[in-house]
Amino acid sequence: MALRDLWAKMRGKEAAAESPPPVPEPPPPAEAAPPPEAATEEARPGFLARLKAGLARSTARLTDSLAAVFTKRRLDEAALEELEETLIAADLGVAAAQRIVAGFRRTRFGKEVTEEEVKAALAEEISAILAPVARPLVIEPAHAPHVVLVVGVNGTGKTTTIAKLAAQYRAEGLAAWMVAGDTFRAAAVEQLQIWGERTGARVVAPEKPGADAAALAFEALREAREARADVLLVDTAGRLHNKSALMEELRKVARVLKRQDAAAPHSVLLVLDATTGQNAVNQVRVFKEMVEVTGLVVTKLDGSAKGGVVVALAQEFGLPVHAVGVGEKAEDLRPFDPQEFARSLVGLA
Ligand SMILES: Nc1nc2c(ncn2[C@@H]2O[C@H](COP(=O)(O)OP(=O)(O)O)[C@@H](O)[C@H]2O)c(=O)[nH]1
Ligand SMILES: [Mg+2]
Repeated sequence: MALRDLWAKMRGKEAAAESPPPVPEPPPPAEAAPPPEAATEEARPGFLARLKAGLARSTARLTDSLAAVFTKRRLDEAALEELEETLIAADLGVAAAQRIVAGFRRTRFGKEVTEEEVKAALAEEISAILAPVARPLVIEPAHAPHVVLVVGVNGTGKTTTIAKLAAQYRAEGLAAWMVAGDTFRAAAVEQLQIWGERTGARVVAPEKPGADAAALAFEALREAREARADVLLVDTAGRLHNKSALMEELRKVARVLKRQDAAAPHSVLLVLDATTGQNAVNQVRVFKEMVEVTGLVVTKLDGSAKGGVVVALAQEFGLPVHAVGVGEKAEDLRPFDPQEFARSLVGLA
């Protein structure tokens, strides 16, 4: 099959799978604040199940094509080429696809392979790409507070991620504060206030909508230092349609924080929505120009058919993937486990 036809076929499949587009609208604040649940170890098997269920669409997209390519056949050049195309179509990106195929060519070329063998080998190759970036966000309470600036395009899950992190830190007994720095969005401010009430995390909110985000962050850090808080999570706006204004605002926030603590913000988390596929890759490029991104959080892996993009992100940027989101509850945000993710993505237990 000509490359173009194959692409068209895969895109057709994707278009069908993606309609209607899974873009969850931010619910009204009351609903946007499910009761946070303690992040206990018991939650772990549940998380894995949700990760698997969540990735089911990504998995189906990849494995349907794999099944078509590898039903007991010799791994020749044509098969490798089809494998590469399948991986690219599953959002793993060209560079990762080439790297994986190179691994197959080196170790398995000319051999007869079954679909199961291909899956197991794929999981290993993918896991090797992901392992270096799977690094949890380490909070240093000694910074008193460790300042985490959270950036990203509107709707990716910044505010929700902040609320989840605050709930988890509170459950660990840390004094976690949240700053409602997306001051134009009343819903974001309320969303944090509701989570704050439920978790006992302090919320620093603007006095009126549209208040200066940098001034708010500055004041929040002053108070948090006085109170010797452990973590200060700073929400920000994500209006990417006005890129220069957003860049100005984010840089100003970072600058005023430094006036009190030269090392702040200690972490700059970029939140990406897995349902946006390759867009997420572009967003990393754009935000890296604006601020010094130190790590990624990938949300909405539940229900995305484009979870493979995590592999593309790892290969292209090498930035730590601190956590992944598979739902809206506090426990649905978890450190990123490369092996778990790779095996789930290719449909292995
Ligand atoms: N299914 C799912 N929804 C999520 C996840 N993370 C965030 N959301 C939802 O995505 C929507 C936008 O999130 P929000 O935090 O307001 O995004 P923000 O504009 O970046 O602050 C909300 O409805 C969230 O509940 C996730 O991991 N899974
Ligand atoms: Mg928000």
